[in-house]
Amino acid sequence: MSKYTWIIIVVIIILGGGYYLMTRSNTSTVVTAPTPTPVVQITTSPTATASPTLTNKTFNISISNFSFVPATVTVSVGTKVTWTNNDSVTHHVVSNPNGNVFMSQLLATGQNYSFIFTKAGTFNYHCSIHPSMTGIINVIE
Ligand SMILES: [Cu+2]
Repeated sequence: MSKYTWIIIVVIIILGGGYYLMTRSNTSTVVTAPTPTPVVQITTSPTATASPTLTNKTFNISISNFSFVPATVTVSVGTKVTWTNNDSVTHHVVSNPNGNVFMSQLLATGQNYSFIFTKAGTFNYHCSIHPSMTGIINVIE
C-alpha cells in the first residue's frame, strides 16, 4: 500500500474513535475544549491612554528638609500631582492609612512619583519612613 493509503487509514481511525467517544453516552460529561480567544494585536501608542486634558493640570510638590512643600495643596479633579525628592535621604509617599489610594515607590534623591486625582475629596498622606512627615491634598470639582 502507498504512504497515502496508510495516512487515510490512520485519519479514519482517529475520526472514528473520536466520534465514538463523543457519541457513546449522552449522559456522560463531555469536556469540550474552550473556544479559542481571538488574538488581538494591541497597536495603540502609549500616548493614547492618557487623556490630554489631564496632562494639562499638574502640580509639583517638593520633598525637602523632611517636609512636603507645600504640605497642604488644593487642586481640581484630574490634576496630576508629582512629588520630587530633593532630600539626601529616601522618602516614601503613602496615602493614609495604608496607601490604598496612592503609594509611591521608595523615592531616592532626585526621584519623583506622580498620581492623578480623579475624585474629589481630602487625601491625607505621609512618609512611611518618617511618620512626622505629613501632607494633605484637597481635590475639588
Ligand atoms: Cu521620609
